[in-house]
Parts: sequence; C-alpha cells; structure tokens
Amino acid sequence: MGASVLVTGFEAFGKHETNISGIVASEISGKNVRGNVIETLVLPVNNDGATTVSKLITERKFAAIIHLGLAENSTSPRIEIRARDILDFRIPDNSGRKIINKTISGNGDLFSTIKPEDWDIERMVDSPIISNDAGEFVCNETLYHTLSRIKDNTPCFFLHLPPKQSDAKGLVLQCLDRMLRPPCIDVGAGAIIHNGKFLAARRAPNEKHAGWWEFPGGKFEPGEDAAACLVREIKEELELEVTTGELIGTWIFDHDDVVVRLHVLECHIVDGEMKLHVHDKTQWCDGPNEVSWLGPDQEIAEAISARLPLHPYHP
Ligand code: PCA
Repeated sequence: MGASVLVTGFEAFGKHETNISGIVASEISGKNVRGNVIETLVLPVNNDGATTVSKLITERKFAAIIHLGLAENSTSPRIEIRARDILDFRIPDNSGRKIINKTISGNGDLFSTIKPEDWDIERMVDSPIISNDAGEFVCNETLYHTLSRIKDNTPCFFLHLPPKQSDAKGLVLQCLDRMLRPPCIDVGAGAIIHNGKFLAARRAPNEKHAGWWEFPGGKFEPGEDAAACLVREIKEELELEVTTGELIGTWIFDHDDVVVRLHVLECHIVDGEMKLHVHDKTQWCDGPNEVSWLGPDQEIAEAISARLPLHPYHP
C-alpha cells in the first residue's frame, strides 16, 4: 500500500455559512495521487484546529501535507510559503478567542517546505499566486504550528482558496502532484539562429526519444549556468562553436520519469562545421510546424518563431 497524503480544510467561521476549504478537502478524500491516498481532516477554526496536525505528525508520517483555508478577500488562490510569527485577530475565532498582536513562538517566521520554483505556476489551474503573507488569523497559526514540527522536509504549505474559483479540487490535486513528483533537472536548450532560421535536430535511432525533433542541448553540469551548458553541449553534439544571446524563456515539463526545466537561449554560430553525434538529421526552420517536436518543444518553437528577424511567426 502507498503512503498517505494529508489535506486539511476548515469549518465555517465569522459571517460565513460554509467554508470552501472544508468542502474541497472532504470531496477529495480517498483519491489517489502518484500512488498516495488522500486522507482529509476538517478542522475547527480555533486553537485545537490550528494544532491538530502539528500533534498528529509527531506520530504519523505523510508523504505531503496541504492545509486549505478560505481567503475571504482574495480573488486568486494563494500559495502561502511563509507562516508569520504573529497573530492579530480582527474577529474572534470559533472558540471566542481574540488574540491581538502577539507572536506565536517569538522565534520568527517559518517557511514552507515546497519548492514552487520547480512548479509550472503560470500554467496551473485557476492561476494561483505565490504569497508571503498567510494573514494573522487561524490559517497562519495552523501553518506555523505544522511547519514548526516538520523536521524531515515533508512537503507542506498552505493553499488559501478564494470564495469562488472554477476548479478548486483540480488545483489541490495538481498541487499534490507537484509536491510528490521528483525535483526538476535543469536543462539548456539552444535556439541556434542563422540566416533568419532556427535549427531543429532529430534524435538518432539509438537515443532516448528517437525520431523526435528537439533543440540541441542537455543537462547542466555542476557549476554551469544555461550559457556555459549550451556552449559545451552544442560543441559536443554538433561540433559547432556558439555564443549565447538572450533567454527566450524557461519551460517546465514532466516526462513522467523525470521533470525538466528547459532554459531556452538564443545561440549564434561563431565557428565549426556541423557534425552530428546524438542526432541523425537537422533542419533549418522558419516556422514552428515543420517537424514533429518532442514534448514541449512545439511551444518553444512557436516562441522562437515569433522572434525570427525575417519572418516572425504569428499564429
Ligand atoms: N480562513 C481563515 C481561518 C479559517 C479559514 O478558512 C484564515 O484565513 O485565517
């Protein structure tokens, strides 16, 4: 049996009759994410609720923990990555407690154990934003207590949901997926531009993903940045000497066994005769639809094509 992941929501509080966070948590109970079963808890909006999980995790281990709560005044879902060491309640919680301007521990703010830079945030369901401020009420208190007990880097953060959004469940499941997948590997991909065209290269028959077209490049070696990686990789793969130019963009892509963050840089040939080592064919393209691209490279080819000096591509 796989491990469990924990998703908590809250009961209604203040003037609210319902709380989307508790509803969403209950609705995804029992679902499976990357082999882990979702267990859910709906917490009371008081000190018991804020400390339930911090107590539970001294006895049980979870593969990931998401706390959900309602962000009354927000229009976007908020990925809270910091729990502030302060409570300042504008309204009493559900036990009548009203804490005014007090620290929680006096030991300072705590930071979430997730790596949102490894997530494709711009492409996620309902456009979540990263937030450094979980408020000063029970949600912040809960995140603070849980993070203060996590000693083993169990991925954990607080997802504040707006009162209305189109697919809260979808977003929570997507966040769990991102928390449970392997860390990103940084890969450089070169957009070699020459005479107004850019180079596509086809992976040779004995290579992984044989027959698909891609941009030359590869994994960063220790100490390398995208530019250094591409100068080396393009020399190794094509025997071309290049200089690198502007960053066209970064794309994160999940290949199932590995998650890559592609750093796409413009490159210009300064010397060399092209000779192929991991590819069996190349093509100079003036648009994005000339070859069958591997994975996200179609999208990247569109971004490069739009920048071509001679015939920019407009879909
Ligand atoms: N939202 C409150 C507490 C419970 C909830 O759902 C908050 O933002 O602190």
